[in-house]
Amino acid sequence: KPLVFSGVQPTGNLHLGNYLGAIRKFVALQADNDCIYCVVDLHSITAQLVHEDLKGQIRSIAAAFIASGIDPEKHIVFNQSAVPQHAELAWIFNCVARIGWMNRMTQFKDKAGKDRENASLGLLAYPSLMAADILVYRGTHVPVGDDQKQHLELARDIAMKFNLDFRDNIRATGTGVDILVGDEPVHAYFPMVEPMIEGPAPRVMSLRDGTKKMSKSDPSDLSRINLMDDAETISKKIRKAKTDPEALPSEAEGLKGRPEAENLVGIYAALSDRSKADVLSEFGGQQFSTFKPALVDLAVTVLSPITAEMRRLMDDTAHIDAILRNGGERARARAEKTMAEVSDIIGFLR
Ligand code: AQP
Repeated sequence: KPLVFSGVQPTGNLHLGNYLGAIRKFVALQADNDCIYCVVDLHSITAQLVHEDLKGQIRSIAAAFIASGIDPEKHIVFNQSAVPQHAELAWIFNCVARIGWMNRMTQFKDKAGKDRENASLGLLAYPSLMAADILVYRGTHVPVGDDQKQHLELARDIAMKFNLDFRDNIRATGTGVDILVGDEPVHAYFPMVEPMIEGPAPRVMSLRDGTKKMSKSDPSDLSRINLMDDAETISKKIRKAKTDPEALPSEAEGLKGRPEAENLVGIYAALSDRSKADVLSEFGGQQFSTFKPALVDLAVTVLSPITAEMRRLMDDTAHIDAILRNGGERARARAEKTMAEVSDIIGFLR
């Protein structure tokens, strides 16, 4: 049975990239799947250890999940540090994964910068904890933005190595299932996770530079739309967004080599659940002076009810905390079962 897992770090204001790359997909996947959505607070201390108001940040991500339409009763919403089995499985995965695998991660290289020796060990091991987040629930499907693709490939490598290294013990404990990896039959304990990256805006780009990812750490606030921005701010940012002087093409092919145009059309498509081709069938041949106001209207229509509901939820911290506590208890019960089986597979005495 598919199990959807994904997480968002409590590291500052959520932006449109986080919403379209992740949270909007989380909402859509609820109808047909068992879903676990996590505020990954253990991840948030990898790049920067000390955070002002970390509790408030954690609550604001939970509020964004719920305000966007995630149902914390039918599914599970919780914060990672409430379930110690994430860190426990991550330790085991640190012993499965190879240092060379971690050194190749582009996010590590970007975030560590030039002074790599001085990055935290946690930042290097980030993908190992991410693999544990998913696999402690034996999660199968992971909706994320395109920037997380490499980490999910690594999660598959970790699962595969664990399955192969412990194949005899997995059989002996009767905890595995036969799966196909490509054409290869494997007796596996951990499933091969499937990234869910597709859609018209898998990587939302900066509004100031169509070749850079929209990100929280960009010093220019004009580069991103924050989920807490009001209608006037959204309008100003889209009006000021960088574009080229050409009219929009009538087919998606025509967006090649026009990163800013492609980004804005992708955002419009994702916000309206349409394809880029479909959006261009309406706006092809029109200038940005016509398209941008339509994008402002759409963005404000979609985002402002979410912003209002987030504000309302964040005023009632006891309610958010109760949701997270309840989600944490339900998640922990599942994670404990996995860790007991993993301990038996490895051969720990318990
Ligand atoms: N620009 C983006 N386009 C599409 N998806 C994105 N995501 C992030 N940025 C974009 C997706 O959002 C989810 C949560 O991400 P995270 O909590 O790991 O945050 P992040 O990637 O660290 O966010 P930023 O803004 O990119 O932070 P900095 O500035 O620190 O690099 C993930 O599914 C991610 O793919």
